[in-house]
Amino acid sequence: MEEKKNEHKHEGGYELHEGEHGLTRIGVSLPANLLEKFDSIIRSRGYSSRSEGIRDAIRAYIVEYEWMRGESGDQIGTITYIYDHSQRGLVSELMDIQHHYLDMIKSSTHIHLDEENCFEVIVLKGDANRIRELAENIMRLRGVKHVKLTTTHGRI
Ligand code: NI
Repeated sequence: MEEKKNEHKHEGGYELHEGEHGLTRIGVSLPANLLEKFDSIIRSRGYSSRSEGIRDAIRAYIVEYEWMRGESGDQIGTITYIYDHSQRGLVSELMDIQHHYLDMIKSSTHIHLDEENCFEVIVLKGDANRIRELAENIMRLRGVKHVKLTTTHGRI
């Protein structure tokens, strides 16, 4: 397992990062196949426990979200997502959302992945807050399995 900086051992032997304190036990319900995949990843990455893997996954989720919130002004970007096209009403909801943001959407590509899954990339140019809003509107739809937002700007 790679060595991590800014970590110390909690009394109970848990690894906490700087600024973290106390531990709260939570119960989470997950689809069995999702947990199997997660366990397989944390095994191959050498995590000492499932809890440690979950803590790191949550930290990565928070970092990505905070990074997204920090972007502002005119941006160019992409939103990619995978969804189950047989989910009732989903295709039409996705279309409604995209038409609501048509001033920002420069192109989109749709790939049929398999019997149930579709993959889409939307290329955008516009205000960072509205790009983020669009990504969040897609994320919260039932049947959307994975959403990735990337943004950059021409001011480099
Ligand atoms: Ni498709």
